Amino acid sequence: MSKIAVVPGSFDPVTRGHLDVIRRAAGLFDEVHVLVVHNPGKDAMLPISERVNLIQKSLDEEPDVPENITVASWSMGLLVDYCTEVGASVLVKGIRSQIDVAYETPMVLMNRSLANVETIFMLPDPAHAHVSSTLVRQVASLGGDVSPYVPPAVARFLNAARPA
Ligand code: COD
Repeated sequence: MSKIAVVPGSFDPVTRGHLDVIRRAAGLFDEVHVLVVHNPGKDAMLPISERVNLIQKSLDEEPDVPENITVASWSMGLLVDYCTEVGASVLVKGIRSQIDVAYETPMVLMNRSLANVETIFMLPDPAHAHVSSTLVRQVASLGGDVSPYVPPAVARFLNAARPA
């Protein structure tokens, strides 16, 4: 039976840190679903369809990306409902610091309790440990160069959206 993992996030926008985690997950599982989920605790910059589009474009432009990655979005209820629908038994979360561990831990336990879905914490390349979508949005909105932190497709998109 194939082992399916879901890498969920707001991905608003996807960053090089996210891509690092997605790649690592794709090396461990038969199938990886990158799932864009609305986080009600955050003010969104991009519509969900654009976030999906930018993840797909970024993966298409990366060299040697494994072929077992699917990009999707979910707005029909619980994250674990998506897992049940596609037969995924594992969530993969990127962890940059103890703050991420503290934030993720109650969700790990809740998702296990709701649907017996396990979560794996994955440490990214330390080069990306300071990168977050929130800071990328802030740097972009103040006219800074985000290209070191995001894939080229996202940098092009954000540059095009900048006022001249
Ligand atoms: N390097 C590595 N990992 C990173 C980096 C980086 N530079 N930046 C972010 N990450 C990790 C985050 O720690 C997180 O694991 C993941 O990537 C996604 O990050 P974001 O910022 O895009 O997404 P979040 O944190 O806003 O997404 C949160 C979810 C939508 C995944 C979360 O809210 C969730 O699981 N919702 C499910 C709703 C639900 O079913 N709730 C009930 C039971 S818990």
